[in-house]
Amino acid sequence: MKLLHVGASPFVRKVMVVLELAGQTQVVELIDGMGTPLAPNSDVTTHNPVGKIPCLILDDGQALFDSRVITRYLDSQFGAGLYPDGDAGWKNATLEALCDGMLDAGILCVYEFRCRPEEYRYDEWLEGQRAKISRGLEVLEREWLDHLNGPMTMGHVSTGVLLDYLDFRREFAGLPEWRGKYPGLEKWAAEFLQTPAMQATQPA
Ligand SMILES: N[C@@H](CCC(=O)N[C@@H](CS)C(=O)NCC(=O)O)C(=O)O
Repeated sequence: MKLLHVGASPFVRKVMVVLELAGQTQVVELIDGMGTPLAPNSDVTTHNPVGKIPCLILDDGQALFDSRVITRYLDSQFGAGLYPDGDAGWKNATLEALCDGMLDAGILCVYEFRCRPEEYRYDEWLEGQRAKISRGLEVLEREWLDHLNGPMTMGHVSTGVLLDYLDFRREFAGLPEWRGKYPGLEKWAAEFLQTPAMQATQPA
């Protein structure tokens, strides 16, 4: 299998963490998938018309995207056990969607600085994206700590990837600070971000 990949992408990182947890990093060949809406990567658009990574190309040539599809596929292939059934499964899927939505907002802020000429930058729109992240952090602290302190799911991976991404891009894109503001989340993250799968997939 081939994975269209960029080391700084949090959505790619979700996939890499699942591979690490399953002990299966060797099954994918990493291919550079760097691109932006202004400069799409042709290897990526060949397989995913919307031009986004991660995109997993199976051995028969079939392309799988987006990150949630790929992580579910890998989980089912390798029995990683990150997608529980029943009520816990719906909670897990919702937590993953929440963190992905917050990451989308973070990436739009990064693109605003990276892709849009300074004279067109729209501060109110940037603040709107940052507010999505801040509201999400409040909800993670208020409503999700029981889940996060329970058995490991994909939602845990997404939350860890999100928090690290906020640290990674805070300075560049003015992303909201979570350290020192959400004690439950910070306590959970202090342990989770040190786990081997998270350490092995640091954004770069
Ligand atoms: N919902 C998608 C989001 C993926 C995404 O936004 N990827 C970014 C890199 S982090 C990308 O490929 N951007 C290129 C573009 O938007 O043209 C997923 O979960 O895979």
